[in-house]
Amino acid sequence: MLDRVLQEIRARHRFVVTSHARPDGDGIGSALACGQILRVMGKDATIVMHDGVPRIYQNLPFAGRAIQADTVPPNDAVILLECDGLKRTLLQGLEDCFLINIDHHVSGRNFAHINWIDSTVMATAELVYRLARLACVPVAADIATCLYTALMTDTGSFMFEGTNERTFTVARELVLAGADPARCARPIYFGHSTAKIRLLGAALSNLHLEGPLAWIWVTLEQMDRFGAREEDCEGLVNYALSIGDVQVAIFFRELPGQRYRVSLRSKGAVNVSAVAEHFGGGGHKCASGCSVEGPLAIAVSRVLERLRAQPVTVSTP
Ligand SMILES: [Mn+2]
Repeated sequence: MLDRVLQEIRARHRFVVTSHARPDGDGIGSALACGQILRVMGKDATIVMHDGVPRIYQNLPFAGRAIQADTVPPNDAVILLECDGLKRTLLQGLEDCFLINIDHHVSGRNFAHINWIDSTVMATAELVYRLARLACVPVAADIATCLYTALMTDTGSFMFEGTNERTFTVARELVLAGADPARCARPIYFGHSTAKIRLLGAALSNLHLEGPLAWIWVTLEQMDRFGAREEDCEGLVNYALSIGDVQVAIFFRELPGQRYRVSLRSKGAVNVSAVAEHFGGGGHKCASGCSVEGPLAIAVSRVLERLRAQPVTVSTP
């Protein structure tokens, strides 16, 4: 399939590269790297993100060239990274475009003209890296920095289930190519806003536990009080997951109109993507998301009900 992707890229000139709304490190890093790889190949590439580049990723190479828009500009093809459908991008005008889908989620779907889905890798960045290699595009330090950041964030700093020697082989090659691990980590792990840390305090004061399940939430009122933005909620769920006996952590963020955005994280024994898919969301086995109708007590009980019914896989070392 990689050959086919490259063949279709070679046959075209003007590209739009995008990822899902509220992009994470893999979505942003892979898109910025992919755009540059296309430019090195002599193509015209525009990165279009519905929500722009989140603050913590704004120092990545090429971030200044990403465009925030609601509609795709004219193009010969759109490359969608990390999306299981057109709706994830929140962009208009994709229906009439030639679409290339590159994804690594188990919930990946064949919605595009060309679909390259490989759920054996930890990040879409690994696929973009393979694309660069096959296209004989030299992976310079700036491309490596984007890809390393993507890989580092999608593996939870190389700690999530599924991280293996192949992940480190790619990481090693990216570091050899010029990615600086400490510099990549700094804005993401040591660059939090004060609002985010205050919001974390509020979320943790709402910590609830039931056996291996932990859940926390933040309200619109709290976000407002601390001047927190949507992206300040990123990663708060991991603090609940960090408790010793907890297998699954859930984060509920209040949305306007009595809905809740739900982030699910698992240490590996429970497949949380099945739960997110039940509510129309998606993701990986260990990290997924969806949104659920409120009020909060109802949203919590619906999600917990699905989780309690979820089979637990006990992995033996
Ligand atoms: Mn990813």
